[in-house]
Amino acid sequence: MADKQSILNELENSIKQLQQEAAVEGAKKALVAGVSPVEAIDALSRGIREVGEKYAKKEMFVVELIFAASIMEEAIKLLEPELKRSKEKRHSTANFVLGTVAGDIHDIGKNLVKIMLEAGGFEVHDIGKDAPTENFVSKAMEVGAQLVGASSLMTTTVSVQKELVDALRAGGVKAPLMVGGAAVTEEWAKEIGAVYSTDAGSAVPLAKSLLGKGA
Ligand code: B1M
Repeated sequence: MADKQSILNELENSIKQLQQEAAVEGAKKALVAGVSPVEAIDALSRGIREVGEKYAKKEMFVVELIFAASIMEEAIKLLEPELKRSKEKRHSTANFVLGTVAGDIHDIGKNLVKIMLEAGGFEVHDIGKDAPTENFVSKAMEVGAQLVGASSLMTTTVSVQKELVDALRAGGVKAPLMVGGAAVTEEWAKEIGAVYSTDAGSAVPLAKSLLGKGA
């Protein structure tokens, strides 16, 4: 059986080298070998970030970026059931409205956050990607959200999170706003009156610590 490190390398390289079959095989091997799905997804994430860097340096085309993302999504699909199983499923503790902000179609990270929150017992209302600000507000009002979460991957869309805080408060939604995604920083979150989450894993304990701390 292949060892853990070689499986993780295979997963990372499959994304960097745009090898769909290797990604699927790598994910299957990870499951058989009992590699943690979190570690497997971290390896895929390292691969996609490198693809992103190459794209930024014009060493890769946008079609390659799109292909890399679709390979990653396919591998995550295979790992998802194990990821859910590995977390203790609890009764729903709170309503969490989650989406990627308007103008931003990146949702791989947001979808991982959703999986982890659901596994952590939250009732997640996913309003999708490129989600208009008013949809966050109306969904939060409809379900009586205890928490709202917004992902943003681009410097050009991060400002929408500020609009979102303002719109939530204007609409009377007092739930804390959790923000995350590659373009977001702790400083930015503080500046807009939101709470920063670095990754999908830490989003769950953070969300729990925020319950009952509405504005
Ligand atoms: Co695009 N893209 N992309 N892209 N893409 C970036 C973000 C970019 C940095 C690449 C680069 O140039 N280096 C760059 C943005 C530059 C900027 O900031 N201005 C960029 C660009 C420019 C674009 C397009 C404009 C390209 C074009 O069309 N010319 C276009 C965007 C169009 C639009 O949105 N309007 C575009 C499109 C795409 C694809 C469709 C091809 C694909 C997305 C597919 C999808 O999401 N379904 C894609 C990808 C894959 C990337 C990179 C390479 C990888 C993103 C990713 O999936 N990472 C990205 C480069 C990068 O991020 N370094 C890039 C893996 C994922 C697991 O991590 O999303 O960070 P991440 O999520 C983490 C944490 O951040 C956190 O938890 C997750 C798991 O641990 N987290 C949260 C995320 N959200 C959270 C919310 C929380 C809590 C934690 O609470 C609510």
